[in-house]
Amino acid sequence: MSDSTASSFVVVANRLPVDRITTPGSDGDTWRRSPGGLVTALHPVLQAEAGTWIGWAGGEGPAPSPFTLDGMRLSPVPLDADELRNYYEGFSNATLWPLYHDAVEQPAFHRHWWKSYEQVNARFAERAAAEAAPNALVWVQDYQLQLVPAMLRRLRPDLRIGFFLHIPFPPTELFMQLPRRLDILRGLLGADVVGFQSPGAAQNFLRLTRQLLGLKPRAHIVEAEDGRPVRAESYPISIDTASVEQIAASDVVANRAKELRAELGDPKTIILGVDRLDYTKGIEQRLKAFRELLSNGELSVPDTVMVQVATPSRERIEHYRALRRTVEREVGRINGDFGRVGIPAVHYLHQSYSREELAALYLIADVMTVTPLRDGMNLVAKEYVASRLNNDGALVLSEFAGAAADLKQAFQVNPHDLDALKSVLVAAVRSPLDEQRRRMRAMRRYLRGHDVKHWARGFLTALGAPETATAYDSDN
Ligand code: GDG
Repeated sequence: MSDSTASSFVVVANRLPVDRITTPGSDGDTWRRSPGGLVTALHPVLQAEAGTWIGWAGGEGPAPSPFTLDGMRLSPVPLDADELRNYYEGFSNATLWPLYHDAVEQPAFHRHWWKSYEQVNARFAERAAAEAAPNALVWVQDYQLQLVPAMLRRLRPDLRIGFFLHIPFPPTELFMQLPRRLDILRGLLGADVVGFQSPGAAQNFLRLTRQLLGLKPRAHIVEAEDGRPVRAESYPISIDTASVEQIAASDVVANRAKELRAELGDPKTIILGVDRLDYTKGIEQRLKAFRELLSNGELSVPDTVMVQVATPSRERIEHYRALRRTVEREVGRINGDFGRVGIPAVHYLHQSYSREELAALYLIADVMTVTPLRDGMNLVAKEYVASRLNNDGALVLSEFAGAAADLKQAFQVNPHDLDALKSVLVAAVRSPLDEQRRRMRAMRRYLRGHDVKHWARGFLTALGAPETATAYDSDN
């Protein structure tokens, strides 16, 4: 890569924030920006700094050449079929993902997965080294790339390197199970700032540097083995609150919400869940609570119905297939026992939807259930709150989602405690309007002040790049 394209701000993430659009009959593919929160947050800086985003563009084998979209330079990294199996589905999603989420499913480990993880991390690091201008700022994202900070520092000691973990960082007893745990820890310590979703996660990390490496963390800073100070702190991520509000306020969404409510038979209470079909999200626990409430008569069909959107996810991994079987069996059982002709108790949707369709669902949900067993943050909870333009509705939220620290006025619950889950669900369903409004108003106010740009600005300022963070000044 020549110096003429070198960037002073580089984002490194497993995925590029784009979807490929193939038009039959036309030569060559085109790209469209995908709607994620991360790209919304980073777009202003990428644009202002003529920044580069490095990541996988989807697909197996050779990657397309770097290209520009919406003022961002995108630099695709190739992954072949074996790497997708071993680095991505293997070490990232069948070792790290379950281990970092309290081992709610048994983490698997294979040495060839690790080898592939190392190789792919090295590829991302080399690409970042080639794309970054002298003294540039590089921001590495998430658990798939934990070795990149140290690898990149070896190649380019002049850079400022940040790392942000989107998922939880486990307590020491769990992390200790990880083969190659030292490599991961040293990988992260290559950064100048390591960001987490919660203060507890940052504490877990700092404690490990003492336990495993004999370092001496003080407050938020630990001196790494090479003598550099590394800051480890929490920067809770958020949503683009204004844009979520704007979509919820649009006529298209309001009309669709009316239609949906009618299609559901205009029930008194709609309970909604929106999750990737993932075993960390507590979908089974939620369904079980709903079944028992129908069974004991505290809730009944057709007054109350549940809508569960379960977006397809990681479908080649066995734990995910097993979860799908379990969830679908439970939905079938509930509908068999409590549904009526034309009125199922649970409307189960194993599909992906547009942002507008999701917004319409948020608008019709009298009660939103977000009950993960463990979750880094959970943006769905925040999107629901931001969409409630009338300040009504009730959010049932797991204590084990990072979002619980931000959305204090939610109906919070321990989803492992089925009886507690049942009584909180009933309390939410029966909550008086004035109580709903008091809670929702406070949470909406919080999200206006703490949106995803606030998150990015906070992290970049800690990374010692206040001038970069000024990219947000004009649009907030
Ligand atoms: C990881 C961490 C952390 C879902 N279905 C559809 C759809 N979505 C969107 C939601 C939301 C996002 O996907 C899901 O974000 P979550 O935060 O809920 O969960 P993860 O995917 O597990 O994300 C998590 C997050 O990273 C950010 O740091 O909060 O803890 O696990 O925005 O709206 N979007 C569309 N169609 C769907 O069908 N368009």
